[in-house]
Amino acid sequence: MSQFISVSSRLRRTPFSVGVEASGVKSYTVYNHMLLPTVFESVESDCAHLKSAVQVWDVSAERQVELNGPDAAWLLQMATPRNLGPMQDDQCYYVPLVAADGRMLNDPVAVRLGPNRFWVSIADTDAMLYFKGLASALRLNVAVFEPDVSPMAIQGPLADELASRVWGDGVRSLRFFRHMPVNVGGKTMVLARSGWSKQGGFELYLDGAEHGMEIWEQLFDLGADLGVRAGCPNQIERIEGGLLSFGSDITLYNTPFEAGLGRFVHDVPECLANQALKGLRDAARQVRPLDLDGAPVPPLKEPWPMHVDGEYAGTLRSAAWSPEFGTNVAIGMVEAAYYVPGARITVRCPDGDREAVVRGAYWR
Ligand code: THG
Repeated sequence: MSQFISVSSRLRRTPFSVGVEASGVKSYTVYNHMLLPTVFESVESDCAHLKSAVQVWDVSAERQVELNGPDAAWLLQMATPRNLGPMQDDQCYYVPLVAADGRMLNDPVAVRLGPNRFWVSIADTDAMLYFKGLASALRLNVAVFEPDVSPMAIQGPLADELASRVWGDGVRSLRFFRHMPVNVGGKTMVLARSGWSKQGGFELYLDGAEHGMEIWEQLFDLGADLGVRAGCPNQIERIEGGLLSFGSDITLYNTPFEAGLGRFVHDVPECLANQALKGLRDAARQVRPLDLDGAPVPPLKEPWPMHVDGEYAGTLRSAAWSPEFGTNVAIGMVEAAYYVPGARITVRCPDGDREAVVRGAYWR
């Protein structure tokens, strides 16, 4: 089942798909109705390489929702409790998107391109439909659409070296979650210091498909001596770093507090969830890192139930063997009685029960 994806024009390819295939992609997932590579060599060796060199990732599936017009900032603020007031024109914000009932819709990166223009770089739910619904029902003066923009990430300890060979030394001083204009094939595009790994690096928002393979090949030419490889978001590294995966670790049924995103919930009257969120602060469950005992875990195909002395304790949502830390690293949605560091929980894995310990922090 996990080896095959039927292709059709409904399942979108990306401007980099040709390069990804030439680099020997082993598996994909589907994300925002688009191909997202998940493995090149093996999850373990992809992880080791990501931590030691530099990788180029086709993350086009992080689709953009463009909000463009005088009401753009208002529309975005209606959908997130994070105060957008201080946001600068060169800034990116990680924002929970929350419906009026206080439940999460998505956890995108918002990119501010100007006072009246944002890209909302979404995780895997159809968030554009929510923005379109609000904009049309409230007759807002804003265009809501998916532009032809495809993110490509450059991640790893040698990311600065590689990016500076393409765009000059100016990229080295770009701060975390800030963006700057760069030239790609004669066109000005957005380069941000961000990416779904803790190894550092950049994301280029490729504007139009036209220059995609050209910049892809340039990165491989200029980075040959750095050992650059095609890569993709890595399940081990992102669990170690506590980067949440919407749909896996958190879902449409969770509040931002349950998702561990309470630090982004401010008292913002424009946010439609403002009142609802005030009553949801005491989370009945919360996302937690866990060390999971035993040999490398089998693939997690669905959440694994957790219990303590026969009592329900939550579900394990993501798990992988970490060669670096010599344990299975995991993320669970843990019931309040057990979400304290050091709590011992039994996890019902497909190959039998295993013990897990709630950690106080992620591994890096
Ligand atoms: N980059 C871009 N778009 C994206 C993602 C991305 N869309 C989908 C998905 N990833 C959205 N989810 C996340 C989750 C975590 C982060 C970014 C996007 C992230 N978090 C940092 C952390 O937790 O350390 C910083 C959060 C903060 O601002 O404090 O980077 O990766 N374009």
